[in-house]
Amino acid sequence: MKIPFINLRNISDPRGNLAVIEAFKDIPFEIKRVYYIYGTKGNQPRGFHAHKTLRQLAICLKGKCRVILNNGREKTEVMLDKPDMGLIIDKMVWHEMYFEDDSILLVLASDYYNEDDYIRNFNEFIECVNR
Ligand code: T46
Repeated sequence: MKIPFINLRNISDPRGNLAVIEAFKDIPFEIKRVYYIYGTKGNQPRGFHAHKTLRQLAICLKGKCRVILNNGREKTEVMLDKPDMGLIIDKMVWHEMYFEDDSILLVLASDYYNEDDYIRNFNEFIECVNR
């Protein structure tokens, strides 16, 4: 499974770094929602679902986030630990996130929150992939 990393555009100068993400230029979808996860606990993984239609870009702004991605045929593991590296979490990709304590994960999402878009049962996810 090819890891869908995006190296974010970075503008660096003696003051520090500025990373830019523009819809349809840097990522292949419109951004309708932004959320972030913070105050994470190392022993409390998150995710364990796939989305039917939602596409997302995840960036670890602080700390570390290990992400397991599974498209129903292949599984891969990636480490997010740089604020200039984005990971596309595409629709129909089961994902699990294991954080370091006190990490921050920023997520840009292609649509508004809709619980009906979630598949939170792994067996149901596999059935949908093979349908
Ligand atoms: C994802 C990964 C990367 C809302 O009400 N609005 C929102 O925009 C979001 C994202 C969540 N919620 C509610 C739904 C749950 O009652 O917040 C609660 C926690 O959400 P969840 O258990 O889905 O959190 P994670 O960290 O497991 O998953 C989140 C996103 O929900 C999900 O889309 O792909 O981060």
